[in-house]
Amino acid sequence: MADYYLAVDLGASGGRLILGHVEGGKLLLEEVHRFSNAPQRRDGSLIWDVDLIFSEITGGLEKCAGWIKGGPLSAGTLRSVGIDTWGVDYALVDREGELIAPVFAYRDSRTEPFFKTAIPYEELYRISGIAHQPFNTIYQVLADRAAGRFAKAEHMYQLPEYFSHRLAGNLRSKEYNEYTMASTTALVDAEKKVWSKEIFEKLDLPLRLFKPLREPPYDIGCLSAELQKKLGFNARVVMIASHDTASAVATVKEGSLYISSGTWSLLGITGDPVLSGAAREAGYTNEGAHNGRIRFLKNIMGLWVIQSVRHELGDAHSFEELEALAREAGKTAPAGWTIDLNLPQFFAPSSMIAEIKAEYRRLGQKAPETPGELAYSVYTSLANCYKIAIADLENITGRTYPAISVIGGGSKNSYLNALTAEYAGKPVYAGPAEATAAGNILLQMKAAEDPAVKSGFADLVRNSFDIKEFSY
Ligand code: ADP
Ligand code: LRH
Repeated sequence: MADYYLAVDLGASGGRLILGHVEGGKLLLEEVHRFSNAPQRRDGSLIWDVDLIFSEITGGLEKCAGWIKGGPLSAGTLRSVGIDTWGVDYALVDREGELIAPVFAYRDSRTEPFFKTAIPYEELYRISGIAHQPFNTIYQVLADRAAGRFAKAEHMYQLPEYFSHRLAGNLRSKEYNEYTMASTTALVDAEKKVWSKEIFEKLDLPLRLFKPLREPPYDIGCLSAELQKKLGFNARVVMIASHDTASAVATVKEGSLYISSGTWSLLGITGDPVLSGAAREAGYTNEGAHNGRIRFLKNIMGLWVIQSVRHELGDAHSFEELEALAREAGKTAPAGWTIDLNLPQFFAPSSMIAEIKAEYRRLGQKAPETPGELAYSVYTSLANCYKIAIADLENITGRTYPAISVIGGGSKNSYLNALTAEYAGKPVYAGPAEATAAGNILLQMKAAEDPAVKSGFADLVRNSFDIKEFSY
C-alpha cells in the first residue's frame, strides 16, 4: 500500500491539486485538478475570492474521492494534504472564526500611502532583510489598521493557514504562524526567526493577532467532520513550507543558483541571511527556507508581464504559441532590445502593452507592435534582468555560480530558458515545472517520516524529474 500525499498549490495565476507517491525510488506526481486564478476587482479594490478558491480546493478533493474508489488511489492511503500559496497576503478572522472580508490581493494600491512612511527603510532591512516592495504584508497591515479593520479581528491567518484551517474546520483555534510564509511579511527578525519586537513596537502593531512562529512541517488536525462526510475519506492537514517559493526551492540542491519562474521570477540562493547595504541596494530579500535557512533572492517581475500581455490580446494565444511567435520575432529583432521590467509601472498597470511601448519610446527605441514582438521583448528583457541580478548576487556573495536551475511553470518555456543561458553565460537546467507541488509533498513526507526522505530530499529529487539542459 503506497502512501499518497496531496499538494494544493495555489499560485496567483492558477491553482492545482497534485498527488504524489513514491514508486521505484521516484516521486511520481499526478494532477488531480487545475483551475485558473486571478484577483478580482470589486468596488475599486483588488481582492481574492477565497470562497471560490476554497470551492476549487474541495472540488479537487471530491475528484480525489473518485481516485480512491476504484481509481489509482484505491491501492494506497492518502496520508495528508498540504497547502501553499503566493506570499504576503492574509485573511483576518474574528473570534467566531468568521472571515472579515475582503481578502485583499497584493497588487491592490491601498498600501501606497504607507509604503514610504512606515519606518526608515535601512532600519527595516537591517532587521527583516526584506526588499522594499509596496505589497509587503507590513504595508498591508498598516493600511488595515488605518481602515479600522483590526477592531474585530482575532487572528491574522496567512493564506495557506486560512485554507488549511478551513479544511480542518478549526478556524477558531490557531496556535502558530508558519515560518516561511511569515518571513515574507517584513515583520520577522531574519536572524532570530521571531516576530520582531522592535518593528512591532516602533509601529505599534497588534501583536495579539500574530501567533508564535513555527518551522514546518507540522500537523494542524484532520479534515473537518463535514468534509469527511461529504468526501468519504479522511487525511491529515499538514502545514508545509507554505510560501509557494519556499516549497519550490525545497527541490533545489543547497548552494545552487535558482530561478523559480512563475507569475514572479525569484532568483537567488539558499544559505545564511545577508543584510548588507549592497544586498539592500540590489533589491535582494531574505525569506525563510523549508530547512530553517534563508532564501536570499530577488523578485523579478516575471511572467506576470506576459500573462498580462496575453490577457490584453484577448487570451487569443496559448503560452506555447507566444513562445513560438517570440522565437520568430527574435530572428529580426534589434540587438539589445531590452527594457527594465522591474520598473514600478509594470507592477499593476491598467495596460501592460501601453507601458511596455512607452518604456521603449522613452529609451528612444522602436516599440514592439505584434504579439511576437511583444512576447520577444518580454522574454529578452526578463533574460537581461536575470543577467543583472546574477551579477549583483555574485558581487554580494563573492561567489560564482556555475549554472542556473529554472523551476516552476516558466521552466516549460524553452525559448526563455535558451535566452537566459545566453544572457547569463551559464547553462540552464530546466525543471521540474511542478517544483512547488513537489516541494510541498516532500515536506509532507518529512512530517510523515516517510523512509524515502529519511536522508533528505536531494536523492529522491535527482531520481524523479527529467531536467532539460540549455547550453549557452
Ligand atoms: P504561478 O506563480 O502563478 O504559480 P506557474 O508556476 O504556474 O505560476 O507558471 C505560470 C507561467 O508558466 C505562465 O504564466 C506561463 O508564462 C508559463 N507556462 C506555463 N505553461 C507553459 C508552456 N506550456 N509553455 C511556455 N510557458 C508556459
Ligand atoms: C510567488 C510569490 C513570491 C512573492 C509574491 C507575492 O508566487 O510567492 O515569492 O514575493 O508571490
